[in-house]
Amino acid sequence: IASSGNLHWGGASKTIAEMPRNVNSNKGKFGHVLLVGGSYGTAGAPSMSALAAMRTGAGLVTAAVPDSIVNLVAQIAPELMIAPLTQGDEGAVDLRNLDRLDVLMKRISVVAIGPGLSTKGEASEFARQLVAKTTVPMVIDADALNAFDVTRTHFLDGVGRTIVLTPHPGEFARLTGLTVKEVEADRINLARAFATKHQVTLVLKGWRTLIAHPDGSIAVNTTGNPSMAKGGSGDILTGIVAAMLAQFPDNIAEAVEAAVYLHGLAGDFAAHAMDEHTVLATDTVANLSDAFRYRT
Ligand code: NPW
Ligand code: AMP
Ligand code: MG
Repeated sequence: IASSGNLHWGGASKTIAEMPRNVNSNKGKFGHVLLVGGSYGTAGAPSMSALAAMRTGAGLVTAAVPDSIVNLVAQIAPELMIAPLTQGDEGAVDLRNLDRLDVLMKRISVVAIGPGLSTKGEASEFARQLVAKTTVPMVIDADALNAFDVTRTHFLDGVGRTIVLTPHPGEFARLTGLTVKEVEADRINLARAFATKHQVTLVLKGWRTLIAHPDGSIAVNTTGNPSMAKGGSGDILTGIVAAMLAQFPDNIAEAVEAAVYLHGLAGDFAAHAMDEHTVLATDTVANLSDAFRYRT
């Protein structure tokens, strides 16, 4: 690691999450996150992302999910707003939603897309076109990443806008055309090369998650543990990243590093309070307060 240069530990950025909220603030000051995802069978993924975004301090959170799972997702919290999406072939969200979301999009400060979206029907084309037409900061995860294989990564260009990608090694392997083994053998260089080439922030997840910035600098995260190697962990990270971007739009690098750090730290508190076998991804959300309050 030492020989790779331009590396720093990610935890220092957590200080932006320690700043008290202005006493004279209102929800409009903390951004409106639109979480786009879900499909029949994966209502949990957007639900967990939305819950995490709310618990991280976003002023407003709306989940745009397929009609068939609206009632399931709404149950995660009464604070959550819902934008129903139409469904086409195989129950997947269809392209009609691109125009239908235009009015809502005017009130949105950050879009997170992908958790549970599926790659069926028109879902991948919907994800690609929404990424192309969105101008506010985006977090692209899970099945929205899977919509961009190695031949399509030029559509993920971040020049003039903020794009944060949050792949696990399997998703990054698809984006780069490499194998998971090749990705894992050269994480730092591959993450940096992708982030600088496409001018995006790349969060390459796993033990010691890397945050590669468009300027070539890289943060290494120090928090997190194997209790988080369970379904839903990444969906929760997506919500945390989106909420941090919504609150700190002028400090993108710090916001993303702090998000990754807080996510892992909350997982560490959960594993300490419970047991690494028994912790669920939602227990990480339940321990976010301790992560925010923790002072080194
Ligand atoms: P393996 O198996 O180790 O060889 P997928 P997904 C690899 C939603 N979810 N290190 C792994 O390789 C998501 O949001 C919904 C190395 C495997 O091949 C997505 O929309 C939930 N390899 C959708 O499901 C809860 C690693 O990647 C492949 C790795 C599919 O997402 C669960 C798996 O990736 C889930 O979040 C690592 N650290 N991590 C819900 N409750 O609604 C992964 N791999 O095929 O993209 O599947 O990540 O489960
Ligand atoms: P996903 O595969 O998208 O659900 O993402 C998994 C999340 O859990 C990522 O944020 C990973 O960094 C985290 N995670 C999984 N396994 C570990 C581990 N062994 N140590 C630390 N964090 C982990
Ligand atoms: Mg995931």
